[in-house]
Amino acid sequence: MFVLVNILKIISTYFFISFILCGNLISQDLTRQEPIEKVLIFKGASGHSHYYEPNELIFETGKLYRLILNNESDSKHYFSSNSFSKSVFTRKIQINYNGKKLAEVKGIINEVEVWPNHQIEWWFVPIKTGVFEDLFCKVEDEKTGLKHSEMGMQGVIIIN
Ligand SMILES: [Cu+2]
Repeated sequence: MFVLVNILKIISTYFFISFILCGNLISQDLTRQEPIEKVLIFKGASGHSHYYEPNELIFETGKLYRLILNNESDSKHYFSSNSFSKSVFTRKIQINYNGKKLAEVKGIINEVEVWPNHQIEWWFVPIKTGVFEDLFCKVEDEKTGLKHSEMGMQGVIIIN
């Protein structure tokens, strides 16, 4: 009886360890994690102001993010940061229309442009830490002739 209990203990320990190891092996593909959702809204009105809300984004290396870029303004906008695009691994850009998935774009992405009342999702894993102050929108305001960045559309991205 005593021997049988010991054998059972050994077998259950073996299964427990294999289970843990399998779990670790599966989680090694960093692009297949459950994504952390972040939302950035493009706001403002032509001739008045343009801005990102929030204008500071914080990420951590090694985690999968689903950054939703939502344009709730009357102009098209860029989300452009060279240092950011060089510091992440992009899994995909997902384009949504009326709440439905329209397309997925894969490969290296440097910047994105989103039209009024539209939304895209940038799925990525940060791989390099830093404080990047070069997030801006290069679009020119139709009424003032100034760049949106000069009217407030600038931001900071921090990767820890
Ligand atoms: Cu803009």
